[in-house]
Amino acid sequence: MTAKTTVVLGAQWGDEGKGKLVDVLSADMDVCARCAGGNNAGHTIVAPIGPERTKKTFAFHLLPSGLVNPKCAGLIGSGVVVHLPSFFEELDALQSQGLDCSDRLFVSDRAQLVFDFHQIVDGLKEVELGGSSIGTTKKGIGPAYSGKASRSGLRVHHLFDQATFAERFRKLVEGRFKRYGPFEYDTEGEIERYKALAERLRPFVTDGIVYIHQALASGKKVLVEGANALMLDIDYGTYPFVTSSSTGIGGVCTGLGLPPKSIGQIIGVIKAYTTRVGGGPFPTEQLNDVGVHLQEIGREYGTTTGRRRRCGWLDLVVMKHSTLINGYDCLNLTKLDVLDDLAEIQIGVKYLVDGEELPGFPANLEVLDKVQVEYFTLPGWQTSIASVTTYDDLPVNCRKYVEYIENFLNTPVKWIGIGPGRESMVEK
Ligand code: 2SA
Ligand code: GDP
Ligand code: MG
Repeated sequence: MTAKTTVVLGAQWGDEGKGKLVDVLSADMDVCARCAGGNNAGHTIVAPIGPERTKKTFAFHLLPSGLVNPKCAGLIGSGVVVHLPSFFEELDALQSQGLDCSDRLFVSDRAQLVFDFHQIVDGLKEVELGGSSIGTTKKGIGPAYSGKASRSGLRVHHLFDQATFAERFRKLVEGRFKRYGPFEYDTEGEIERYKALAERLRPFVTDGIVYIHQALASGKKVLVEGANALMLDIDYGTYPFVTSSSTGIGGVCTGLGLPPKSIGQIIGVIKAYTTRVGGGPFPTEQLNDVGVHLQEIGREYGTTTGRRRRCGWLDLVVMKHSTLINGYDCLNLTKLDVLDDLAEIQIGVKYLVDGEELPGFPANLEVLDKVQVEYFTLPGWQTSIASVTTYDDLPVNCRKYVEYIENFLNTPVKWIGIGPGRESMVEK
């Protein structure tokens, strides 16, 4: 019988702890697939590895996090943008940590390529934007997706037709020189480098559509790992302060060539507070001691760039928007332990403009700028929850916090994160 995929999606502005849930679920999965984004993503996993079960911290960027389970294969789908030097760097880094995944990793022949010139242009565009820069990861994501949309991009299969590849590559670089002025770039050297990279990539390349549909048809368990998050979605996020891919449920279908009926459980990952890295609006941001506390206790630093993440209270207006679009069947509430010491906890529940409640999350950033957030305040629990093993053992105020979220969103919380490790997860 044809199986359905399980999908894990970031529900806020990213870094909710998707990697950890993917790791936990992958213990029971045959395939973990990425459908969108590139090596801008950063998923941290703390897991035991090898016969000695030594606990190690793994940082995944482009490769699917499910690879941390030695029995799980990885697929990089057509909707992903792939920077080959980073792909091999990540593979080698995992290998040096004792995780060998070369024989169970596959890359769709339709995936778009990101080149170093895309990364250079990413930086130049940010400089051009000056004070209103996006705060990108400078991994070339925007320029690569722009090339895809303007139909001039190069895909994985182009690597294996050297003459076409070289001709199109030169045109692409020339186009960028025209737009940005000549920058230092060894075009011919890159073409040579990509001959070698193509050969190294060859064994990983597959028809991603055949791969995933065969897996599902033979009853294999497939987990789709979302990258970034709904509020960074190119259409539904805080445009233009977004990434350049479809980070929601739509991107799962387009990025893997899956029909909606093959989607099974959709799990939203939601942090117990909100963070955002990079520029752009953030209505519940706390530029005060609360923000500093969350940043320090939550160790909120970018996994890819090391940037400090901005921090604030949980925003249920954001979560409602995200729930409408992605249709979560259940939620994984993460990093609840980070709130342990707070005497009071606030939750954003309404956006008001001139005293009127907005019906949804506004498209227009000028409107968003005028929003006044109405908060609901709950008492904290002021005790450590790090060693709790069952839901009922959580302090009563902590359970009230969880249940308030469930009721507001009309969506059950199925897992609660109480620490970074694989074992620090309470099931509800
Ligand atoms: P880009 O590079 O074009 O995708 O940047 C556009 C915006 O998307 C944000 N973005 C992210 N936000 C949170 N986490 C991300 N991954 C890394 C992490 C980020 C890091 O796990 O920490 O290390 O800084 C990620 N990737 C992109 C980005 O900040 C821009 O606002
Ligand atoms: P992702 O991009 O959604 O996969 O999340 P990141 O890996 O970028 O950031 C989440 C960070 O929080 C990582 O450092 C995780 O190890 C850590 N983490 C995940 N879940 C929990 C949790 O429940 N509690 C604590 N304290 N840390 C967690
Ligand atoms: Mg991250």
